[in-house]
Amino acid sequence: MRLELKILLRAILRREPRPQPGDLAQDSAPQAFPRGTIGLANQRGVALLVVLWIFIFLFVVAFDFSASVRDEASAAHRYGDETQGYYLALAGFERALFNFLQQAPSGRGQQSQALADLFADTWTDGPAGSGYRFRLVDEGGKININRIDETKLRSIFTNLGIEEPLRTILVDSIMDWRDPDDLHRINGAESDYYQSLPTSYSAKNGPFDTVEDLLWVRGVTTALFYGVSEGATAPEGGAIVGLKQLFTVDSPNDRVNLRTASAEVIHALTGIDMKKCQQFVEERKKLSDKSLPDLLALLGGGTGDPRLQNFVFTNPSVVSVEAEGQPAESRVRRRVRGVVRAAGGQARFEIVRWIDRDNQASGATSGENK
Ligand SMILES: [Ca+2]
Repeated sequence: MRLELKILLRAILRREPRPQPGDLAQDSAPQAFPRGTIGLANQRGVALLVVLWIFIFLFVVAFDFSASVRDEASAAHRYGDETQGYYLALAGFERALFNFLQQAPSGRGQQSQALADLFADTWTDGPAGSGYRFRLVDEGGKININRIDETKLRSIFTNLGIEEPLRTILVDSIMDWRDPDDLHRINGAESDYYQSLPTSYSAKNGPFDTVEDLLWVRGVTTALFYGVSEGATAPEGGAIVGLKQLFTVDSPNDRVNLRTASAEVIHALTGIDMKKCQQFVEERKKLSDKSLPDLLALLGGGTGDPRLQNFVFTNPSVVSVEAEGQPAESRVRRRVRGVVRAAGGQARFEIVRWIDRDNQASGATSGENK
C-alpha cells in the first residue's frame, strides 16, 4: 500500500503539462497519438486506480472495524443478559424450594391439593415481571435404575416396544453394569467388552451415579436415551419414550409414587395403553382429595391387579427443582437444576445434586427461536 501511495504522490508532483484543446484540433487526422500523450494518459489512469484502491482499502478497514465492534458489543450484551438470567434462575430455584418446603413432609398423611398441583409437571411462573419460572419433579415418581430387578426391567423394555435381541442386551448389560463382579451375562457386557471399544473404559460395577450413565451401557443409544430417534415408529398403544424420562437414581422408594408418576412411567411399568395413562394423569389433576384406591380405580384396576403392585402412594420427599431465568426483553435463558431431599431437623433440606448449567436450556431456547 505504501508503494501505491508513493506512485500516487509521484504522479501528482510530476505536474506533466496537460494537453490543450488546440493540440488535438491541430492533429485531428486519424493518426496515432504522440508518445508523450499516451504516457500521460496512462499515468493519470494509474492515479485513478490508486485512489480507488485506497478507497477500497479504507472501506474494508472501516467495515471490519465496525463489524468487530458490533460483535464485541453484542457479546458483552449477551454475557450481561446471561448473568442476569442465571441469578433470576437462582431466584426461581429458591422460590420453588420455598414452595416445596412449605408443604413437605412434616404433615405426612395430609394430602393437600396445593402439593399435588406443585408436581403437575407444568412450569410455574414467578410473580409478574419476575423473569423466572420453575418446575418441581418428584424423583419418587420415576423408576429407580439402581433398585429395579431384572424381571421388571425386562417388562419395562417390552412395554416400550423394544424387540429382541436388543431387549436382552439392554437388560443383561444394565445388570452387568450394576453388579460388582466381572462375570458377564450371556448378552451382557463387562469391562472386557468396554475395553475393546475404540474409546475404552471400564464397567462401573456399582450403582449408577446419574441417569446419564446409562449412555455408557452397551445397547443404549442416544436415540433410546433421549427418545428422539428420527423415523422411528411408536409401538401399538405405546409411544417413543426416552429412558431419561423414566429412570432416576435419586428415588427414595423401590416402587413408584402413583401420585406424581408421569404417563410415560406408568405406561412403561404396567404396559397400560399410553393414551389411557395420559387420561389418567389428566384426571388425577382434577381430583381434589387423592388416595391410593381412588387413583387405582381411575387407572382401571382393583387392588388385586398385580401390575399395580409397582406403585406406592406418598408425599414427595426427593424432588428435582428446575428453574429458568430470562431477563426482560431478552432471548437469553438460563436454567439451573438441583435435586433436593427434604430432611428433618434444622437443616430442613439437603441438596443432593446441583447442575449449574442445564443442557436442556440451550436446546429449549434454540427450539423456541426457530
Ligand atoms: Ca459387573
